[in-house]
Amino acid sequence: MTDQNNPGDEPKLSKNEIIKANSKFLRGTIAEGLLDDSTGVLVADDTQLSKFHGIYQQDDRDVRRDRRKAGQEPAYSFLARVRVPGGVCTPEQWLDIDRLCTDYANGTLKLTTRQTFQLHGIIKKNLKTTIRKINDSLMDTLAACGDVNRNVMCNPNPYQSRVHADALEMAKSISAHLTPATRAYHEIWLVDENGERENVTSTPDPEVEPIYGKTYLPRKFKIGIAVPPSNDVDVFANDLGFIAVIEDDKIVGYTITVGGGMGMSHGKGETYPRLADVLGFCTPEQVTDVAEKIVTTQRDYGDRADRRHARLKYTIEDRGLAWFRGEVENRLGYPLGQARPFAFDHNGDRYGWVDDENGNSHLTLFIQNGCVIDADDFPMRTGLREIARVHDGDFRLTANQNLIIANISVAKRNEIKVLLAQHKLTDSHAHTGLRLNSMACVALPTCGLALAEAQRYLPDLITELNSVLVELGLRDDAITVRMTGCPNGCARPYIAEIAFVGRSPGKYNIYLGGGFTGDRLNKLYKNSARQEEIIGILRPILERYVTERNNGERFGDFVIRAGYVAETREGRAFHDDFKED
Ligand code: SRM
Ligand code: SF4
Repeated sequence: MTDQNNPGDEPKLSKNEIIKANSKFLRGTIAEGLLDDSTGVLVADDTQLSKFHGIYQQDDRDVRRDRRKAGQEPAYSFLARVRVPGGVCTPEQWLDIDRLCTDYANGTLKLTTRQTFQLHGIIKKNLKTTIRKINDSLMDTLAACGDVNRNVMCNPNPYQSRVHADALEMAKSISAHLTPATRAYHEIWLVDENGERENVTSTPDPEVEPIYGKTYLPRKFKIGIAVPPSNDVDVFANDLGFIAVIEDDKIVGYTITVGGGMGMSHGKGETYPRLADVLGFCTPEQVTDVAEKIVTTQRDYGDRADRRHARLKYTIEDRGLAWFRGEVENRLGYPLGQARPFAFDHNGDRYGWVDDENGNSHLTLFIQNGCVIDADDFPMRTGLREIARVHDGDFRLTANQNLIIANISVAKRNEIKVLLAQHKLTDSHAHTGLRLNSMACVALPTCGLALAEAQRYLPDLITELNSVLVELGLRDDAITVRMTGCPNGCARPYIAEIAFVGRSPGKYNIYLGGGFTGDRLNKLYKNSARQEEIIGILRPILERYVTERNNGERFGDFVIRAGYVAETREGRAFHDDFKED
């Protein structure tokens, strides 16, 4: 075991480890940088630390080249990711976030693949006010990014309100337990105009991070709670997953999964997406303890030299699941229980109205790629704002970038229905099965890592594919399709039945054969296909699917049976059977 408080023991530590170690528990010089109005950026080391505060420095890539030619610095701004455990927020919080998007960001409100809000385009001088106002709304951005536990996902289940309440409470407990203890966030962001610190009584010196230590985790860490039969949180893509075991409409415990993750790099076979392994079972009372001990095991054994190899999935691959279980049980002081069986039947969302056992109604809306925007012919953002003004229940962000208007009381149901109709939201899910099961990451113009378009291109590609699907009679067939602008996997592409992963502008790797329930990886079918080739590549496969599929056979299962790609469940087999160009 390495001493995580003494990173100097480790040979060849990655640069980020040094930055964290010297950061004074995530302070760095962020506070000073915010006061420097001679530049729109933070200094480089602080841009790494700001991630732990939920903030990414970016620049508008659409204008990068022109500005460079004109001798101007890039159009810098910041992205703020708001932590929303389990994705549940009140109508008041929705209204606050909506207002902040207009007042301080670029007017786009993004629902992410991990049930959070993102605000893009915040300029440096507005950053502090924005973060303070998010906190005023009883939300925060702390640990939304960075080498710590991120937003804890939870199935937003509109079907069983009691089960949802249990699962949500658990997501909140885990989130609270694993939130960094540093007061840096409060000191930097929650200082009012008079320099008075709000919610900050004292800063212990020396400060301690009881769970993380001063160098935090080797890499990001993600947790999701799934409630079968829905695997909408893609539990197997998380570092740590809890699958609810339900008896008599109550959660009696959780099957634990570990070592999932999507990220990889093109051309680097040693990096790969991986589905989580089943580790064991624990009771609800044990969950936060189990989460803590798994986190500290990864803290102490994760790779701090190579950030491409630093996720829990590689720790488990390298050391083995049996070793990992033993280490976690040693720390717990008790053995984990025997994993319980579970069965999932989908990883997407179920749209439309549903009534629960308390007589409340829930409406799941399709929000294309999580982009809450007003278009000339579809005033979605305005409509949701008007609904939030009258709604007396809550909103639930789904892990598929969609939105549930939840707990609509009988008294409000008609009023909300009128607003839905006025803003063309009634038929939000009147789309093909392909579109309804699609996701794309942000990519251009804000993501600094994007190699190709994603959320700005996938809707058009689906429109093109739709004409083929309609012609073939596949209009209503649910097929999961996901697109990312680079191989990092932010829309969890490697478990989609069809995935497009950006290689370079206008070119995508096409992967086929992911499991409809999120339980199987897909595999590379076409390397670096040009946009204009995509329909021609997929059409013959869809034609065969229509004529040759077995009764009820999913597209992802068919492409394996038909021999287009090999079945892939193990991450280390992901790159088998094909050669990179
Ligand atoms: Fe992600 C980095 C956006 C979910 C794997 N992700 C990024 C950054 C911050 C780019 C950067 O580092 O400069 C992207 C910001 C783009 C922008 O302008 O908004 C970004 N990731 C997103 C979001 C917003 C995609 C979306 O359209 O919804 C999702 C925000 C989730 C949240 O609210 O917390 C998002 N990212 C994911 C997921 C899906 C998930 O967690 O279920 C993954 C794959 C799962 C996983 O972590 O293995 C994911 N993002 C990555 C990676 C690759 C990590 C790896 O292990 O290799 C990076 C790059 C990195 O960390 O170096 C990354
Ligand atoms: Fe950016 Fe790549 Fe993530 Fe898409 S997958 S948001 S392009 S890092």
